[in-house]
Amino acid sequence: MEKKTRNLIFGLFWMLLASSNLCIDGLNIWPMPSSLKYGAKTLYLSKDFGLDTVGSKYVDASSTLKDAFQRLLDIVETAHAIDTNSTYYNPSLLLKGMRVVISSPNDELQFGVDESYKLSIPSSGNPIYATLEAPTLYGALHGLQTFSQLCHFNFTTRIIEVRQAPWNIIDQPRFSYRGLLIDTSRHYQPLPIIKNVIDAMAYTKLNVLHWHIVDTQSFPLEIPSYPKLWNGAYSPSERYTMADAAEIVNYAKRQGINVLAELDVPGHALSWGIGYPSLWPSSDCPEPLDVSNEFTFKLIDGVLSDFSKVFNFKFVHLGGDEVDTSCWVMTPHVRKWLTKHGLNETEAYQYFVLRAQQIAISHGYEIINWEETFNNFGNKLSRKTVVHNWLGGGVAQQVVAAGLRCIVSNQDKWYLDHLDITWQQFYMNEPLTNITNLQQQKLVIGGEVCMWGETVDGSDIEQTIWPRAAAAAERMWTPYDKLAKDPRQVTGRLSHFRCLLNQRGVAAAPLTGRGRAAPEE
Ligand code: CP6
Repeated sequence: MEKKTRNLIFGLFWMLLASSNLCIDGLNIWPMPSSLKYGAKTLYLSKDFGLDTVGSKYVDASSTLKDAFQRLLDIVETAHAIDTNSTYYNPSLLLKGMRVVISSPNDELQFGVDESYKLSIPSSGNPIYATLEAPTLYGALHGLQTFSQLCHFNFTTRIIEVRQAPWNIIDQPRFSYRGLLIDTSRHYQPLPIIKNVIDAMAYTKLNVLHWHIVDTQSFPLEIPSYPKLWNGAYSPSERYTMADAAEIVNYAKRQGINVLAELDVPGHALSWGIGYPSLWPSSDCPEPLDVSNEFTFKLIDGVLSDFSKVFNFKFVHLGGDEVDTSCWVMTPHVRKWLTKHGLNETEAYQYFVLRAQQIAISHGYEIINWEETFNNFGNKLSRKTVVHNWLGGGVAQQVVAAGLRCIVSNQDKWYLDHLDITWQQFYMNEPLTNITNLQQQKLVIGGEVCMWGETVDGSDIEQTIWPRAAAAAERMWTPYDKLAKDPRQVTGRLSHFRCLLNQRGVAAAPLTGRGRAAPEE
């Protein structure tokens, strides 16, 4: 057969499969677990389906597990009103509840926390109980998410079924850093919108919300040590109090998600000077932040001190990208300072970044910086720096060869603000491209999709993020050998998951929505 004809037939086959939603339920889990086995029996979710934690070392003092279990029931039940009077089921196949056994007593959520879980659902027993085992609370939360995707509403009987029992799922993430960036400087994003994004991250097993809070355009966050900073907010109502920030951190933690706060210095910080104009080289030439002014570093110290009380993830992001130093050279007092210290522009940029790193380290943080810092003075960065890729040049290879850790966000593959990048391209972006050495592979701690905020606000951020971020989420969660080599193999399953997001109140776009080539001008 001619290659063209073969491709056409192959394409038609997958198109049919996708459009008719002819998917086998058992394969409709997103992201795909490491290993799964299933059978052919249908179980019926008991109307008093309950949580049993006997045998768990974890004491649910903050009700995190109990609340997660309640959310599970809510999402499987609210899509459709179940008819609790239904008797149309086989009572010997009632699934009575779930036993959750967590071995770690504490709920500390840190980078590298064990997120694995084992879920087994037998097809017989009296009564039948599902068992979810996990070393930590956070593995158990992932297990509950997977379980929620095994529940299906039956329109004839009007009860919830768990089909294809018995189930045996063993699962764990491929990468320990699975991020999504939101940007609240270019457009303010209201708290309920951020919470919706966090909910959907939990559905896709993403685990880091990279909060690019402030930038040149606005400074929406309250900083108690420097109360005039949020004079740089768009308006009094487009602000986050420190209590709001703490609420987001806590909301995310309860779903197993860390919040990575960013201060993008010195190049993306013009709004800081609305309240404190001496941070600018001059009002005519206001960025980057004035490297010659001691107050600049005193203020960064105050901001990071306030950060450390709320943002308890072990990393802080210090930006460092797109630094145009021409204002330093063009402003007389800064130029004088450069000359006095014998620094050229790049050396001054390096001095700024390294000094900010030291301040962050003094507050107990490890640091993430955008890749330009590595590209300009990689050998000077603290060895604990994680380098965040975004340019197209495939810097990850060099970063890990230099022994530093790396996060991959290639702008041609994983930038959600690039509306022309398709979900298929999101799916196929491989973080370990060209990295074959096992030790070096381990230094790629994960990846991140970026929802820069210039063109999205509360009205369209969700459908711009989803479902494309979900495609990347599977790349970051599922073992390499289980990932589809051709995205057509997952169209049906992702399409099903996209509908699930809609049913759960997440405004995920159709698979043919975002990521469709822009219309010709
Ligand atoms: N803002 C900040 C941005 C971008 C970066 N940093 C950005 C650059 C190019 C593209 C998209 C976003 N808007 N602070 C780069 C990391 Cl194409």
